[in-house]
Amino acid sequence: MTPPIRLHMRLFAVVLCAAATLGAGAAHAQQPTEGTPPIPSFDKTEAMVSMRDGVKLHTNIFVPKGFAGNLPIVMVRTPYGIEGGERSFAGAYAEMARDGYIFVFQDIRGRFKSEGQFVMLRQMRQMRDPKAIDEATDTYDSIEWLLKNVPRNNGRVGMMGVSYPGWLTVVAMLDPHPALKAVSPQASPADMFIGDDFHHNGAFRLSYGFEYAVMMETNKEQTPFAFGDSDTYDWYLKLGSLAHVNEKYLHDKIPSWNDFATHASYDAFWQRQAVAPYVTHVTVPTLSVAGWWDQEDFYGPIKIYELLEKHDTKHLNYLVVGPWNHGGWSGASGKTLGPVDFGSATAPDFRQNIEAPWFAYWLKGIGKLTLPEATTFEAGSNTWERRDSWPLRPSANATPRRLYLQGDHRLSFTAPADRSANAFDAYLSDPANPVPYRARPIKPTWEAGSTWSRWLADDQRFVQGRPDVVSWQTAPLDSDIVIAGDVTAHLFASTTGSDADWVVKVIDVYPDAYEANPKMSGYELMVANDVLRGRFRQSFEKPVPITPNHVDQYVVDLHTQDYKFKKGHRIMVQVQSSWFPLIDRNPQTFVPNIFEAKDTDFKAQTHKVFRSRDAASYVQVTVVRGGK
Ligand code: PG9
Repeated sequence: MTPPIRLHMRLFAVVLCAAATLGAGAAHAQQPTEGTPPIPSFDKTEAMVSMRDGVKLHTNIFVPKGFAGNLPIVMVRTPYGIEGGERSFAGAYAEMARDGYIFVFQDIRGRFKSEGQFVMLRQMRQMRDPKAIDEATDTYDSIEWLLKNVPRNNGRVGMMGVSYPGWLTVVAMLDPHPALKAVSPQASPADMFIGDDFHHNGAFRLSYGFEYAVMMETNKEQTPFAFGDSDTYDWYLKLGSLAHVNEKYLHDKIPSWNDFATHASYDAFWQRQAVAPYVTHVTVPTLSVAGWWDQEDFYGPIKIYELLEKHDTKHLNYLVVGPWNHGGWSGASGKTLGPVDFGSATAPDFRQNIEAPWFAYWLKGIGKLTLPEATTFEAGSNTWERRDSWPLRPSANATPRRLYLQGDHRLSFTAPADRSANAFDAYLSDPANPVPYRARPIKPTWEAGSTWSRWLADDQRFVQGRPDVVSWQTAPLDSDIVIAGDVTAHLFASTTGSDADWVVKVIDVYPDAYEANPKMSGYELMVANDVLRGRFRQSFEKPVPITPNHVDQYVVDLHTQDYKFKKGHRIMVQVQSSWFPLIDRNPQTFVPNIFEAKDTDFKAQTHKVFRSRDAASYVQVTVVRGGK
């Protein structure tokens, strides 16, 4: 069976293979399974819609058959190609298709059959310039056209999309057409320097950044880079300094790569591309959706929700976070991620019980809105929780607590008492032998058989025994501990070099003999993680060298989680200084721009993580149950 096309990157490989080209006419409808209403058939029309500057955008319109009266429009705009989008009526959009909507799919400017020039995450226009265009004006002009030209529309439009299409939804919502009445940005990036696809806390996401830019900017369609090497770890390592990318392969032809290489700190380019400066009010009801194990854009949806929440005087802003990878809620089940089992089909559950009723309420005026402020899936307990804020505000029922690194690789809620200068753990971090981020061979991101989409749930035992990965863990828990809210690492650390990356992971270690599911015995599941590039410890705008052998405090935002560590499991904290080729190698010698480093700048250095009374490294979690 061919999986449905999702109009986002998660199933890009499928999009490549599907090559479905449908002409005008009736789209095929799937037969209903017993007990559920049928998915309707649709009349399809293809149009080239003119924008204010004359550029025409390729648009497919699907009007469902068999519904009386006028219907709302649901619009999805995408850079990934709209042909075959109707397959989603039997998949990601099945629940909404049954409810009766006119679906509109559009290729954005410069992609596939649309005219004009593609610009990666096109910056928002200068409002003073009446001729300027951006993705918001393209959406506005498209909606204006749809309202006049699509039969039987009820004058109300909704927008949704996962990832890039989610970001397009955010941009449209910030400067909306008056007919735009509800939006659901799902896994939308918010800031490509601080936390989404291209960088995390200033550390460049090498494999994703390189492979995505090449794929999107070689031509109007998708052209993955031809590695010719089955293990990209080797390919990226042989590459050496990132300066060789243009010299040997891209020859300055990929604009996004040139942007990565020339904007090596949080300068005006990244700041203008981020959504934060533009989120000054809530314009329309908004349902942000995120996955706890999203390998691409987890920072974004939570940030967008948080930014909107500051202005949400009318209670129009909602958040859902489930046990999903990138876009996992549009898949068939959402019951498992790799070998991790969440107990029920969370994806159709979300679509049927949250997404579809939410849109029906705002676009059709049907039903009551019973959705809480935030709905979070508490993995471990495997239950959906209704939250009246996210993250939870500190209170008697949500207590910030510190898990301290201790001697003998122990982790505990008690602060270390050790006053000695030797209270640290040290390791040699060697850029010539970086720690892989997932088990090798590491296939290209979108190659068939690549495990990119689920690597965040991989068993971390594959790095066990490496001397440059240091772990601290609790004893087996004598009762459950549930965390819900912010997770932040505070490392006191030093390096013999003048720059260093600090990767911190919080891991649920399953019991050695796990009777409930023996295959999971000893499994090490990451529940929170991230990296901080040391040069940015004081400011993302102005990187500064680290003083060699000086103990500094590094605060690494590990985002939020809602997770139950069960009785008998252990909590582990792991620290390492490379995560390759997810993150480019830090030369560990400060150079102004790592993209211009010489191969000889990359040097092995000794790193120390302190756990003394006066330099007590810890991870702060928000405990809602247990942990006494
Ligand atoms: N994570 C992808 C992306 C979004 C926005 C910009 C660049 C990449 C995606 O899945 O669309």
